[in-house]
Amino acid sequence: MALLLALAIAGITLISTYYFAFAPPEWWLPPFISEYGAAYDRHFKLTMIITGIIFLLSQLGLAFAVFRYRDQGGKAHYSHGNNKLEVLWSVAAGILFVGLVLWGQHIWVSARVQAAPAGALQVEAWGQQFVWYFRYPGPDGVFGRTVPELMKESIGEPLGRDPNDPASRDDIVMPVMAVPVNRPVEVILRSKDVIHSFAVRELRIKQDAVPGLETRLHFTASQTGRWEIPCMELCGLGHYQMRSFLEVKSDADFEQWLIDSAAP
Ligand SMILES: [Cu+2]
Repeated sequence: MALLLALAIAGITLISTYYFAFAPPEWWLPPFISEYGAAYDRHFKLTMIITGIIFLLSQLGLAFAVFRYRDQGGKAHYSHGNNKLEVLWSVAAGILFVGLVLWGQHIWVSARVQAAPAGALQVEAWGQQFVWYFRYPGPDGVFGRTVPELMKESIGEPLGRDPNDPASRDDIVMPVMAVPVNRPVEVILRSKDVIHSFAVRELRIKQDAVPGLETRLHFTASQTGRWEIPCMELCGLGHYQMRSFLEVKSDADFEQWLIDSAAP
């Protein structure tokens, strides 16, 4: 029985490790299209390798212990454990986790703490149960006031743009997010109700939208195309259907899109 259990543990460990090590590329993240992609993917791989080696050694160690210390008719004796060993592996695990975070924090800092490059296009991304809205400041480059009392989806005014604010009049609100290729974009995340999470896998970006906060991050998309923006925070019953799309366009196509979107 102990031999069977040990074999099962070792077998599951080796088979799952094999699939992680030799998985076809399409099982992993899709190719990246932002400046964070290369560093992000390197760090992701490093984390997988380190944790993979630890997983392999500890599971094989478990299989060995199950077999080596199986019931052979002897009398079991009480062991109090080993404090020194426990401290050692707790500290080692702590150093590893904190170390990996410190190692990778420059990616996080460059997208969030560092200011967006001058001239970046600003787009507000609003989360709402269960839809995304994107607001563009229009030709004046200024976001107008929004008033919660004026938020009314039935009349096509989900963000409550204030008609008394001149800066509001040219603001454009769209259900998809279009951006020009190779131009820095600053996303300002806001939420109308609960916590949502803005994520584009191809940008290697994921950030919560928290009610009451304006969270900023920036990116430059290097490729034209259309990619999914799912909500990555379980935000309620309709969470599964909360998604939009990022459309990266050429400069000319983007300008035309802005004109077309402003028309109505
Ligand atoms: Cu959501």
